[in-house]
Amino acid sequence: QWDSNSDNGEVIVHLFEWKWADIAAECENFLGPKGFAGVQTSPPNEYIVAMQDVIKRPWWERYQPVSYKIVSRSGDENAFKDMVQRCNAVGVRIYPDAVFNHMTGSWPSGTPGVGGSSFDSGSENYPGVPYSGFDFNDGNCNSGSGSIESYQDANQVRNCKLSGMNDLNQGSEYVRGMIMGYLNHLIDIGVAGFRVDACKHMWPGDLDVIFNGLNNLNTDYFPAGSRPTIFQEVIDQGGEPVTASQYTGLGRVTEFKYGLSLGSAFRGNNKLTYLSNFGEGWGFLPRAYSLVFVDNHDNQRGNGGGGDQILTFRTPRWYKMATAFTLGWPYGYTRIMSSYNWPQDIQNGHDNNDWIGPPHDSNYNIISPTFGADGACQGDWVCEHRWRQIYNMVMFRKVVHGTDSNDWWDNGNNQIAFCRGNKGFLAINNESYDLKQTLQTCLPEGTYCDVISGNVSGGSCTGKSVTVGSDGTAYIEILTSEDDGVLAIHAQVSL
Ligand code: LM2
Ligand code: CA
Repeated sequence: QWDSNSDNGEVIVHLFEWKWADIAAECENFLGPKGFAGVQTSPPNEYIVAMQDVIKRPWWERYQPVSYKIVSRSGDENAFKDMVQRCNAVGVRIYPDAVFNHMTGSWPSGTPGVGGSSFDSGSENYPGVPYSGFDFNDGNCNSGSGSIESYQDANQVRNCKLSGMNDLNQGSEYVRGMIMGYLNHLIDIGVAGFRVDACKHMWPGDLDVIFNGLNNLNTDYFPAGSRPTIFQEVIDQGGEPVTASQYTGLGRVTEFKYGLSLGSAFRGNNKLTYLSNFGEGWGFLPRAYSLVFVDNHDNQRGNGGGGDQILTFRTPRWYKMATAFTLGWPYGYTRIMSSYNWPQDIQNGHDNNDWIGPPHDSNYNIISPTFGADGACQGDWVCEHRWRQIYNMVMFRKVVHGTDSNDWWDNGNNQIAFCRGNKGFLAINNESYDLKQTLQTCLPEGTYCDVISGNVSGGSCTGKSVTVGSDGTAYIEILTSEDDGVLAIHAQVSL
């Protein structure tokens, strides 16, 4: 299923490491009203409690499952159910991160799961599921070490261990049954679908059986016969035998070339002019099958594809421009990253602190985000989704949905503009000089409020206003002295 199963909007947000109770409140107070379609959550199932000398409760412990019980640092099953119910009630869908390529890496005996389940990584015993040695791929892996050694060998990529983690054999009917049981449990609670972790490391044929074995969505919230949305994570930047297009028949697939190319363009390594056919014209997946994003939880830490070209909250001016382009441009299904800050420690190009987990108290309980008077998050929660320049573009994408891009304009270099039918207009200035141009906006005559520099408040605009004439043109100004290099107006912000 490629459709999001949401009527509220066209954008999902990854609330990375948020607690279920905080997501529930965020759906009601912010995401529903601002036109978000849904939330990608961190994995809801039980995983290792990772406590080492230096590395304590890293975010990545959630990618080492111990059982399929719904218990995590984000909350227990009751909290998860309450979140799903409350978010669905305001039209915001929940897509949990589903990790079932593997179980844990090798840990000392006595290492607990977050829900108290025991496991033995050496003998591959996970009584909380239960799985035993028969359920893993060791016999099917053809590398010397048992881990993935060459990404040029599709067999190794699918059947050997990823980062040393015990690799489940999804070719086994028993294993598939346990996985489907877990996913169906979440479906029955009311989720709309899944972000599926590490699909590159599973055979498309096995995934097909698993996805086809899933229940229809819960009819308390969805029309009868609705199928779960599938967002598959496949890191494909070319040059390997496993490709993203091998998975598009099963559901949407991450298009990692998108954020890489966009980052490189805004950083000045490519002209924005060339974005006029950004999408299939650049060799990306067909738009109906792709999930696009500026950054994700891996590559914002320098891991998992994209290298130093990826833009993040640490380069906010470029990040807001790239996000505005992504949300304004009619290619793919869009996901926004919502992060927490951590102190980087970059040595020889690698961040030694890339493991640091979410804001927490002295007992490692995750701290809830708090919000300032302007609605922005405080402390270490970054909450990109609450930045005006970003949430207003989420509404822009909802308003212009169903239109294509037209009336592209550029200066031959790094100033661009385009319309979305007669519903929206976006301009970007990534030059070191001002943009001052009369441009076709395609909007009906009137005065509009630029949603990047302000909001409509009490019938007037707190930012820049744009006056569109009867011929659809308007004088557009984006000065280098301004906070942002973007201007955006749409049908619902006429004054
Ligand atoms: C993913 N997609 O395919 C996730 O997006 C990514 O965040 C996961 O890696 C990965 N797949 C596995 O689910 C993260 C993290 C790794 C971490 C793993 C497992 O990027 O660094 O590996 O989760 O927690 C860590 C250690 C690694 C160790 C491994 C096993 O960094 O050194 O390998 O645990 O204990 C011996
Ligand atoms: Ca595998």
